[in-house]
Amino acid sequence: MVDLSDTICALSSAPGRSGLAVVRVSGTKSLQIHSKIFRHKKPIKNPPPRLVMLGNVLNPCSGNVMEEANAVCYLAPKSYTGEDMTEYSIHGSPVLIASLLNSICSLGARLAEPGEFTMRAFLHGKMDLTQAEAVKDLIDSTTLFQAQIAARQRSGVFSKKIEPVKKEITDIIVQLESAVEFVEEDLPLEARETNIQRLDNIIKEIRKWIDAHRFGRVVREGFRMAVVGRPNVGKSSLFNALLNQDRSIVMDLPGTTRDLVSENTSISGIPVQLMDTAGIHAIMNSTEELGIKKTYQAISDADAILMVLDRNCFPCEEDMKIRSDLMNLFCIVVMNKNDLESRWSMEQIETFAGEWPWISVSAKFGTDIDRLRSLIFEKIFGSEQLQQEDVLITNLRHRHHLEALEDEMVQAARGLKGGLSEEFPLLHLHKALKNIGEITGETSVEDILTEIFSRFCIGK
Ligand SMILES: Nc1nc2c(ncn2[C@@H]2O[C@H](COP(=O)(O)OP(=O)(O)O)[C@@H](O)[C@H]2O)c(=O)[nH]1
Ligand SMILES: [Mg+2]
Repeated sequence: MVDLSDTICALSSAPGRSGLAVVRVSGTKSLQIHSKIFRHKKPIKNPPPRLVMLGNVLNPCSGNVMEEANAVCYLAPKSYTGEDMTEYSIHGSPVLIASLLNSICSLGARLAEPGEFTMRAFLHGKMDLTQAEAVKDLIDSTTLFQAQIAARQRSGVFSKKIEPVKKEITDIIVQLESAVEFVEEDLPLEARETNIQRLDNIIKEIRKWIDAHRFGRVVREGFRMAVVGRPNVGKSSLFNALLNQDRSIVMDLPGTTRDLVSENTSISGIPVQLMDTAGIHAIMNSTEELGIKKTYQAISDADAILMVLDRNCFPCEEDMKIRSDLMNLFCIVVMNKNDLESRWSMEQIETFAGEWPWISVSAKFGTDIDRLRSLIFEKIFGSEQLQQEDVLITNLRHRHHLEALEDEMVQAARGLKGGLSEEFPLLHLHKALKNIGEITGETSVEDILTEIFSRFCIGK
């Protein structure tokens, strides 16, 4: 475990050459180090906290001016980490940055481990574990939507929701425990009923959060979508249209796409890995065989499939064969080439699509591609808009603990309903509280914390 008595420092902006670079120092020696490496333009004895001050960065050995810089001092606990902190904005020259970090270390600080600033913030109670994890998600986000969800989590939406649940469970525990203590006073039937109702309400709430993880995971990790169909139906054209660029080769000749072409994009803010595949049909030669093998691999790797049909060609056996291969998968049927005459009757399309949603587009002319994007988003997310206060579980660790929490609550409720002695539900309610503690970090063990924070970048 990191030593909190150490003073740490790191470059918090991206490494390499840049206009400006931010170096942060946190710990008890921060201000003492500051007095040796920074000379304020206007001499001051005690730098005022949280104020940007212009001055010179000095070499602590020679006293020479290294560079002009801005500095901000923070006094514990009013800082990101909850400790005394200083922050320097200097010109983003790698040699200057290295020299400043060297000076700071020569005065008793050490270089920070990845995520150590945020870990200290957590350990000093500036944020709970869900908020600390969201800091990393926020930095790692590749779309604005992901960043918005992470920022909400960072502000403590989940923590605010879980707090009343914890209070409610604690309250029920107190009631049951007093019934155990005064053995002659069994919990009155009415109180038992009320508690069962309260437990059931909590279980419902937790279930809602667990269900939301299906979407949350997709927001955080994105999803893989394969474009599948017969040769020449317009898969590569659709792939390019969704990417807004000519990435895959489009030809009049069937069988042009032999290899898998994969590209990252985003649909309504969700990261998507889109895969263009070789057309599935009766195999003619070994190159095609390899291509089709890769197509089936892509299908099994995908979270969603766009099954493309040529509206201008009559339904055929091969379409039906592909359909049966995709049975039980999450599919959207795309009737392509809607600029041409349709050879499919509405009834044929609907019978073919069955449970799957379908849409007609023209990949070549870009018609209704935005509608297809909305349909994909709606089918993955459901049509409801996410409300500001809604909890979206994006983290698998949270999901595991929520499932364990739900399990304990169900057992506790079952015990009460079955008229078992209070000790039995109490055991489960205490375990439930422990699970909440592990989500928020109150009862987290050391290696879990180390594991979480080691995935952060240095300087955060
Ligand atoms: N008229 C029309 N032609 C299309 C459309 N989409 C693709 N095509 C044409 O169909 C042919 C095959 O397209 P391609 O994307 O290579 O199909 P793939 O073999 O399924 O990847 C090309 O000549 C495309 O220009 C469309 O929406 N309308
Ligand atoms: Mg193709």
